[in-house]
This record gives sequence, C-alpha cells and structure tokens, in this order.
Amino acid sequence: MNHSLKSIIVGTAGHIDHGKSTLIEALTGTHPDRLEEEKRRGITIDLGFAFLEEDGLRLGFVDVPGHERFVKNMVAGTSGIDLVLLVIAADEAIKPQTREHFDICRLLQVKRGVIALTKTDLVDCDTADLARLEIEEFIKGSFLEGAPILPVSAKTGVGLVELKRALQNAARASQDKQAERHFRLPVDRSFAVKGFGTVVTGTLISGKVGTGDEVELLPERKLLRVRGVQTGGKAVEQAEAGARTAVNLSGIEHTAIQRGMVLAAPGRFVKTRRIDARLELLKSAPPLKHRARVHLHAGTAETVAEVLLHDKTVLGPSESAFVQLRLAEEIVAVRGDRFIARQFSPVITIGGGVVLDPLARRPSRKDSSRVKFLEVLERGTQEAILRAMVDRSVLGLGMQEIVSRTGWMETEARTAAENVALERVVQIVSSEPLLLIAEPIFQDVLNKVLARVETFHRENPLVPGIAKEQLRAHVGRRVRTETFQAALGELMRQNKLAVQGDVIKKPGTEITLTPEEAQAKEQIERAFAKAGLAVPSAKEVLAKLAIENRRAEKILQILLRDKSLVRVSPELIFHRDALGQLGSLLLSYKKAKGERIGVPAFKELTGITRKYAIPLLEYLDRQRLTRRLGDERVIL
Ligand SMILES: Nc1nc2c(ncn2[C@@H]2O[C@H](COP(=O)(O)OP(=O)(O)OP(=O)(O)O)[C@@H](O)[C@H]2O)c(=O)[nH]1
Ligand SMILES: [Mg+2]
Repeated sequence: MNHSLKSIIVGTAGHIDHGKSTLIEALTGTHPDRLEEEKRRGITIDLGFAFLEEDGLRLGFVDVPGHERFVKNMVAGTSGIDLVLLVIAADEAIKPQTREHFDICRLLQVKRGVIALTKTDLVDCDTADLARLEIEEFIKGSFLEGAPILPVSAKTGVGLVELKRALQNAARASQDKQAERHFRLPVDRSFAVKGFGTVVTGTLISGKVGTGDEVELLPERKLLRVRGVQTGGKAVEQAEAGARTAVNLSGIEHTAIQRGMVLAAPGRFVKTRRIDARLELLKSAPPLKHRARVHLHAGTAETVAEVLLHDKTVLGPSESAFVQLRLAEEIVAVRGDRFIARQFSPVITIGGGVVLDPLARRPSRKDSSRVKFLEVLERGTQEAILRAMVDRSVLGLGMQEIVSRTGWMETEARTAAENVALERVVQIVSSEPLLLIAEPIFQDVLNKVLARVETFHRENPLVPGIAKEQLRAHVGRRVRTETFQAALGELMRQNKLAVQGDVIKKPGTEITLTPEEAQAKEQIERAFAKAGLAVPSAKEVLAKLAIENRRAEKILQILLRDKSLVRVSPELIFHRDALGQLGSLLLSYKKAKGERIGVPAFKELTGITRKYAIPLLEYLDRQRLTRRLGDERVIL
C-alpha cells in the first residue's frame, strides 16, 4: 500500500433523482448502481461505491439512495464518512430528503462538505441563482455554512473540474481517521467471490487490518482469520482507517454475516442492549414520550429501541437529554459513537445523538449519581471518566471493561489509572491485568479484614492467628481475590497485620494464658517429660487437668506448635527431650555395636514395647536419623 496516500470517505446526500449517482459516475468513471432493480427503476436502492485516486489522495465514494423508503440505507452509508457531497438539483432546489439527509449528516457530526448544484443545464441563470440563495439560507449556522456551492452539469460536463478540486481541498483539510486505535469495521455488505470465499466490505472507521490478522465478528463473538484485504479495488497488505475496505475471511459463509455486524480487534469491543446516551431531537420532530420506541441506527446497524427519559415524561422538539436506549437486538457501540433515531411510525428522522456508556446499568431511582456520571462521560477528561467509572464499580473495574466502554487504548487507560491512583481516589489492586477499585471501597475492605483479625484474636486467645482462607471467606464474594490480596499487602505494609505461615495475625500478639491455663500447660509438659519414651495417651493426660477439655486441647496444640511436644504418630506424643535422648542413645549404640539395629535390639536399648518401638522407628526414618534396610535399621 502506498502510505503517502491519504484516504478520505465522501458520501453523497440529497433528494431522489437529483443526480447523485450520475455525478459520481462523471467524477470517477464508475456508475455506483449495481443492482438489477436499480438499473430497471433508474433509482438507487442500496449503497454504491466508487473511487478516485489523484494527487496523493484516494477518495472513496459512498453513494446513497435518495428515495425516502431507503433512508435507512443512507444512514448506514453515511456513518463513517468524512465528507459529504450534498447534491441539489437546480430545477428542484431543496426537497424533503435534502433536508432529512442534511439533518442526518448534522446529527452524525459530519465535519465538512461540498455542495453540488446539479442539472444546471436544465435551468436558466436566474433559476440557478435563486436555488443558490435558497441553499445559502438553508445551510446557515450549520457545519456547511461557507462550504463551496458549485454549479455543475453531469450532462455537459460544466463545473466538474471545479467540483473535483473542491472535494480534494476539503479532503486535504479533513482530519485523518484514527489508524492508531483498535480496529473496527462496521460491515455494510457480505458476499461470496468465486475462488476467494466470503468478502465483507465497510468503511474502516478506526485502526488497521491486514492479511493474516485474527478479527472478531460481533455481535456473534466469532474469531475469524483475514485471508486478504483490498482498498479502492486493489489488494493491499494492510488497510488503514479512512479507507473503504474489503476483507476476505476464512472459516465463515457469507450468508452468516450481515450489514450491521462489526469486524473488530478481538476482545476489545462488546455487544450491548442497553446504552446511556445524549439524544437530541430535531426542530421538526414531534415530542417524544418516555418509553417511546424508535428505529435506532448506529454504525451500519439498525434496531428498534425503547427510549427511557431520565427525569421527564416527554422530550420536546429541539431539546436534548440524557436517555437510556433499550435495544431490541444487540449491537456494538463505544463511547463517542453517533447514532440516528427515526420515529417508529411513520418512519421519519427525529433526532440523534452520542453514545456515552455502551454498558449502561438498568436505571433505578436509588441511583442518585447517574446524571453526574453521564455529565462526566460527556465532557470529562480521561482521568475524570476513569474515576467516575471506578466509583460506580463495587467489584472493581478491569482493563477489558475500560477499553470496551471507552474505546481507549490500553496505554491510555494505564496512564489515566496511574494518575488517578496518585490522587489517592482510586486504588490499583492489580496492575497486570489492571484492576482498579475506588479508595473508599478499598478502605472498607481494609477495615473489614482488620476487624475480623482482631475479633478472631479476641475469640481465640490460644490460637496465634486466623487462617488466610478463613479470612478470605469472611470478606465475601463481593470482594475480588485481587482486592483481598492487595488489602492484606497494604495492611502488612502499614504493619497492622503480619503473616506467619498461612496464618494472619496482628503483629506482636502473643498467646496469653490465664494462671490456670499456664498451670495446665506445665502439667501437660511435665507428664510427657516424666514419661520418657513410655508415653501416656494425650487423652489420659488431658483428663487429669482442672480446665475443660476444649481449652486443654488448645494448650496441647500450643505445646505441639512450640515443638516442646512432638506428635510421632496419630496416637503418640513425645516430649522433645525424650526424643533428644533417644538420638544420643542411638549414637552411642552405633559407636559400640555398629550402625545396624533390629527391632528387638531397639526395644532392648530403649526399654519400650513394640507398640511404641514401631512408630518411633518410623518417625526416626522420616527424620532421616535411621534408614530401613530389610528387617533392620541403619543408624545414619
Ligand atoms: N440534464 C441533466 N440530467 C441529469 C443530470 N444529472 C443527472 N441527470 C439525470 O437525472 C436522473 C436521475 O439521476 P441519478 O443520478 O440517478 O439521481 P440520484 O440522485 O442518484 O437518484 P437516487 O439515487 O434514486 O436518489 C437521470 O435520468 C440522470 O440522467 C444533469 O446534470 N443534467
Ligand atoms: Mg442514485
């Protein structure tokens, strides 16, 4: 692909029969009407395409139908254009679809345009001048005010050179589309090409797409492989934002893809049925009632939507308001996308607006911060938007959700996250993958964790701390594991908690025993010390104590944890000193009689019965003080 070429999309607009398609043919050599029916009826029904490549500019034309019944096709073609070529026949001047198409361009925020006053060969100078005056009045105060109005005739060729120049100048002044953003291509056609398979076309509204790329078909959420790409009718390695693009896909039938679907960078965009938006009604529109249904057009998609007004029962002409759109079918939308609303019946364009939050929540009276939130989404900086989104995410806000709701690049999201974290209003609980939580929510988790540990200590004075799993379970499922971990980390950094093995405790908490407990502890230890290797059962020892069994058990645990006592087998507990003496006994045996010792010799040496001898020998094996060799042990 020639990268010095600037690609700009030009869409036609204007009333039926005013000469749009004829003009495109006169400019590019290609007649955009393709369908049999179009040729037969002499009108455009669906979108047509043509290209003009000159002087380092590639103009991709999208020719739209003027017929009022096909306005929905016009809207699909117009979303994504950079420049409008408004075609007005000199003999008819401004007609209903001139107005409707012009309104649609305004609502979609097309930035610039050129006006062609066509069929001048059919009128005299006065009529042409009158039409021009009418047009100037018509565009006053709009994005087209001051745009060139060029008299042309496709029949005689008059004015075509000037029109082409004007289009090229406007194209040069147009902003480049954003090639450095996530790939997105709203599909306007899908068909099969012999020998290639499925091909879809559309205006590449952001990012790039190249051969071999993996792309996601939405709302189907199907991953597909790109076999090839064309722009302007030529095969290219990669197409960039701003180009009319054809993508050859493998692994799918062309009939499985329809206008309205979107090809996108995998995992970046979401389908939705609930959008928060600003809706603006046209001056000519009838009042719109709360819960009225409209035809919603976004990208190349079209669906029925119910309009929920936030704090009023009716939206008047020329008014605008925050609304929630409940869609009948899933579409793909991102913050900043423009849309058109058409009356349910009779179908006329009544307004349009901008998507603020494509993953809106069900509106509720309790949600008192919603309007403020939407105001921030509408005008805020990235930092303010991120903060507002985090504030409303009790569970935390992850990278994928940030990207799919805003359309930002990951680097932008990360920078904004770091900035708001510096202001201490948001906590980064995990940076890979990024997870953010509002500071007050994080503080709540910190308090909850700390309080639980304190309570645990109070209720379990004989236990050093709470098991981490138990603490995790206590904070509940409304706290993500990443948040719990970050809270623990933070409390340890603040020296409010300490970790000991898999137990969490307050630093400096020692187990404090009551005098009777201390006495019991001594009694237990003494009982085992006195017994040497011929130990009593733990049950027997504990039964003799003055304190109740449950506390006695805990004290036994303390002794085992301190390693004053050692559990050699499930039934047998020995005092540390007794085991120490056993070690020395074995060493002297080794010196005197050699390194091998059998069970009988071991029993004789220690003076204990088989009941004790076998578990003890197994314990010594585990401790690597002895090693089993047939019936004997080797003293190591
Ligand atoms: N005399 C004259 N006739 C023209 C001119 N431009 C177009 N026409 C004729 O006007 C008729 C309609 O032209 P189209 O180009 O199909 O009009 P359109 O705006 O594309 O119509 P739709 O797509 O159906 O909205 C055709 O018969 C053209 O030959 C012109 O400059 N002079
Ligand atoms: Mg046409």
